[in-house]
Amino acid sequence: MTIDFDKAAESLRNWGRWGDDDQRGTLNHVSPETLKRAASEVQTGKMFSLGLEFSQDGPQVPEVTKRANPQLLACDIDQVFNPNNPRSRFNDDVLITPTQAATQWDALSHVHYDGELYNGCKAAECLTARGTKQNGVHHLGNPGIMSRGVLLDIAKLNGVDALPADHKISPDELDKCCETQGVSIGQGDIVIIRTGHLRVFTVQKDKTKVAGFQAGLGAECAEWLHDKSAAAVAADNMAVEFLGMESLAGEIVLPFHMLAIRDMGMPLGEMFDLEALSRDCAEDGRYSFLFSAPPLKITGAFGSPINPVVLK
Ligand code: UVW
Repeated sequence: MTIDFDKAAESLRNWGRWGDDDQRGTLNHVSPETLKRAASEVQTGKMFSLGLEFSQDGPQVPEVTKRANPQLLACDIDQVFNPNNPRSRFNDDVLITPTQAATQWDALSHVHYDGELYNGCKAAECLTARGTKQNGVHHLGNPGIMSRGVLLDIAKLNGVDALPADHKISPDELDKCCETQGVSIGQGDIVIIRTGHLRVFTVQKDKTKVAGFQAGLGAECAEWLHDKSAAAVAADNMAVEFLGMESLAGEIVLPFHMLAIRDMGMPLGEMFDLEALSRDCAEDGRYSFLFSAPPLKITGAFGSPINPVVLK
């Protein structure tokens, strides 16, 4: 199934829905009621980190992904505060990293088309070499990103550790997964999709396979998320969306990114490590939980490193 991109964009566009100055998009779906419901999911006290380490041995292969891995430089080691009293010492460091080197949120300024970003911001006016004047990731950090999270384990639904690269997830498959797992998506929920793709890095330790064609959401899934009033979507792949020839050479490049980020104002979470969470959800049959992943408030940034946590 292919979509009529412009028709879909028009019907999903949330511009003005939360005010002309809004820079938080679908996170506005998270209400106090959503958060109380999210907190009520906590039953066993089991906690999971969904973040990769930000490491110089991270998943980036710069020749392919055009992003470097983080570089950590110690700038002060074993320094004294006071030479007359040298027992107490300190160590400081500097981190140089693409904001999207590992587990991350895409801010609402990360992608755009036809010269406009989410909520009609003009690319020519807001994008600068020192970041963006509008839709910077710091807006997503105020007050943060927390909600009820729901894992949709599409790899498990298909009985595989990882979906094949040509597997494009459809809205029907998302519905089937909800039904099989006995969960439903409510307003303000954060939907977390497991494809199994990141296992090439976390399990097989082969970072040459992290980039390239891979399973993910088809562009039609933007409408599904819109209809559910989801607050955000995340996945264990590079781009949340399906990456195949058609996503790069079709009507528009990266159609799901464009619909979700630019038209709906929905943050995308990428490279989430879902293996331990997937095992636990399969064991206890509970696929919903309290989810928290506040971005760093990096003023004007197009994305932010995160260490998402889940509490069940
Ligand atoms: C792009 O680089 C456009 O996408 P991603 O959000 O996957 O980093």
